Amino acid sequence: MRKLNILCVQLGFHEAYPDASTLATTYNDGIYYVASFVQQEFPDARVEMCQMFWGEKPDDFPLAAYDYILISALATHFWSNIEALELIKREKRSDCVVIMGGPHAAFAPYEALRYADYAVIAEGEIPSVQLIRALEAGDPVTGVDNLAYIAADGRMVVGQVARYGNIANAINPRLLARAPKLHWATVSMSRGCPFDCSFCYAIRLLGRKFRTKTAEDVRGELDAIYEQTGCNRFYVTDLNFTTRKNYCREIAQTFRDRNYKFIAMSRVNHADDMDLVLDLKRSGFEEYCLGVESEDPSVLKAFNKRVDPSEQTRRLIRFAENDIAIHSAIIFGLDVQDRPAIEATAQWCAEARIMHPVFVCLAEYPFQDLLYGARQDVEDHRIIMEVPTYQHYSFVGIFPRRMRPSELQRGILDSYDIFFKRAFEIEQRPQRRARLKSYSRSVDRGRAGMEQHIRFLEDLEKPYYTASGELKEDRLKADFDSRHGELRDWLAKSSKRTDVEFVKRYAR
Ligand code: B12
Ligand code: SF4
Repeated sequence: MRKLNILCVQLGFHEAYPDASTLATTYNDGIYYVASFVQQEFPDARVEMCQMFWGEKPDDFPLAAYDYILISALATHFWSNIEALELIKREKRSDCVVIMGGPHAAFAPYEALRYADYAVIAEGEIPSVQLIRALEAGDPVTGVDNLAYIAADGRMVVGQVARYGNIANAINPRLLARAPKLHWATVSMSRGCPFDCSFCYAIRLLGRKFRTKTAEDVRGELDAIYEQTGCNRFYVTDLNFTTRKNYCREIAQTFRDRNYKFIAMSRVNHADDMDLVLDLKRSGFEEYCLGVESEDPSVLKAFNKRVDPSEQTRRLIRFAENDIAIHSAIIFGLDVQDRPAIEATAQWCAEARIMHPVFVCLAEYPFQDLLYGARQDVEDHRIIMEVPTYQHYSFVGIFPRRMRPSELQRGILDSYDIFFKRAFEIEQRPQRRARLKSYSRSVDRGRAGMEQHIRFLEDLEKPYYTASGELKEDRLKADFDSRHGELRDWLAKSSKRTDVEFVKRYAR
């Protein structure tokens, strides 16, 4: 095989709408795993990384020199970087193949394919290698997993979905060689989550089967990243890190002698096994990002959260009492959540002693039911697409039924004030107050963007609401149909919703 020249690009955030949360990461791990695996499978290839999160730009690289360009993006990254995508399209060689993967390519392959020859709609390591091998050998791509592309007849083809077993894959530290000082190094120890929350897109990407790396492999990977970057704080991107207790014990044991700190994602029930929480804490697990979502039982039920709402507050307080800092996204935008409900939830976050609540808007992609037969609660016409704030949850991206989008955005902003006021009354320990202060500063950095978004929404929503703030749904739907009806008809030709095997696998 010829010696390949491959560029991997992580698209970044819009400067007016940065990710200002305390959890903002300095790189997303997905593309690094794909790049590392590609490098491992094609040892002669030259694999480079363009990380827009660090200010690198595609035009810093010799775009005409590459045989393959691999691009990773969330929705907000995609719509914030149309210029960069146009540039790549213009400057690359005509025989260079562009492959796009990550959440946006997975849920909106029809948009990714405007700039890419292929879109990968789930895990990407094995499909990337399969695809490059097929193309290099001149073979058909029909056998490649998780692939979407435009066929010769103009239709979009969505291929079979594959879920993989345990992955022995590690980030190649060389790809982090130009990293600035990182405040988190992002890594993955396991993939998949056995739950099935209604709004969750994560399980569609990584599946519901929980699979782990060996603790020994994880240690090797983290030590190498630490050696390369000097960063000893790790953001564990696993969907639900505490799914298997014995795995957590193993990880705790493995990192006992290291001076690493971790933040991991879990569910609130983790508080029920304080012995395990403290065992992990002794190895550096002092912070968790929990899918709390709400304190309101009707909201939790609507999301199929499968938690006991009456236990929620007590569990959260138990974390606080044991000096574990809790981050959580709190979701607004359901019909039952009026202004008083939003304010009550914001106040409750302080009472429950969540340290870093992130108030967000419910977000969904259009056409998920049509394309993949996937559950979709927000109808196509109520989703605000194709803007830099698309699926950037701090920014309202839907037309709620009983409240104007701009009012919901104002509710999100005001929630922070309500939360901080009460939290500073409750939290007396200096360490926790210092954390709250630094969190409030990071929220302040996002305020200008939210104010700007309120102005955008006020303009957008004008024709669609009655004086009392009810959505004129027929009008909205008619406008959506005239704008996107043709696209929907075209997508219907690629629909997988009646393919029982696909739907079953996609949900697993
Ligand atoms: C952990 C997580 C976070 C963490 C850390 C994120 C990080 N890595 O930096 C925190 C809490 C900080 C976070 C924040 C945000 N997140 Co987040 N997050 C996740 C979560 C749960 C896991 C991400 C992850 O790293 N998984 C592990 C890696 C290995 O998987 P992966 O990234 O999906 O990559 C695989 C495939 O997608 C594919 N792939 C990826 N890139 C490429 C490229 C090519 C070329 C190919 C072929 C394949 C490929 O192959 C990879 C390996 O198999 C995902 C859901 C998910 N993916 O399952 C949401 C998710 C990615 N987040 C989401 C969002 C919106 C955000 C925020 C923008 C939220 C906000 N502030 O509004 C921020 C953005 C922060 C950022 N740095 O990008 C959305 C994205 C929606 C969208 N389509 O745009 C997701 C999908 C959540 C959801 N709706 O279910 N997030
Ligand atoms: S627990 Fe988290 S990762 Fe698992 S299905 Fe629910 S939201 Fe998704």
